[in-house]
Amino acid sequence: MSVVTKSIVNADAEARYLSPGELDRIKGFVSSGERRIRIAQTLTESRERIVKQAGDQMFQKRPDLVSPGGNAYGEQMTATCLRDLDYYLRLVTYGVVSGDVTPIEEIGLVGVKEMYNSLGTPIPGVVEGVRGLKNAAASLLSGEDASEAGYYFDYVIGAMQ
Ligand SMILES: CCC1=C(C)/C(=C/C2=NC(=C\c3[nH]c(/C=C4\NC(=O)[C@H](C)[C@H]4CC)c(C)c3CCC(=O)O)/C(CCC(=O)O)=C2C)NC1=O
Repeated sequence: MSVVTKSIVNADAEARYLSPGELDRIKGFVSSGERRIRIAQTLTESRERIVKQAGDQMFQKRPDLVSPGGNAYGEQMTATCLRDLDYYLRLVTYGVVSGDVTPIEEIGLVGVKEMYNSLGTPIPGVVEGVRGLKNAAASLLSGEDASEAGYYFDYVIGAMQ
């Protein structure tokens, strides 16, 4: 939920107007809008490149993942692994646009550890991949934008650990 929706839900639950503090937070959200859209546009336009770079970095650090017996071994499994990275990049753009981690949490993190454990997918490998996404994204963004996006990548990484 964005700060706008959240504030309205809270205020209406008490049948009151938005408080000065809530209006202030909404003001911050609105005034950072252009920046957040710009970040999401860059990540969206460069998604293939970002996923490719992240994958290269991950497989370089963890060659075992694509070796025989590795969870991402074989063309199809490697493609599924890169697809997962693409999913996380997409979810990060949702977070950036809404200024909130809830969409990332609800779509991509609830039950994810259990799922990966049941698939035999090593979670530290996924974390490595998300770190790769963060690095690749940062190389395309200005310092301030990179740290804004970095917050959402870090959220995913933190939730996996
Ligand atoms: C948008 C929310 C969302 C997420 C996050 C998601 C993840 C997801 N990843 C899956 C599989 C998988 N995920 C991986 C990923 C990897 N293996 C590795 O060694 C690497 C560390 C890693 C890549 C970074 C692999 C290889 C599979 C296939 C596993 C299998 O079929 O045994 C599956 C099982 C079903 C399928 O194959 O599609 C799901 C549901 N699906 C979703 O809808």
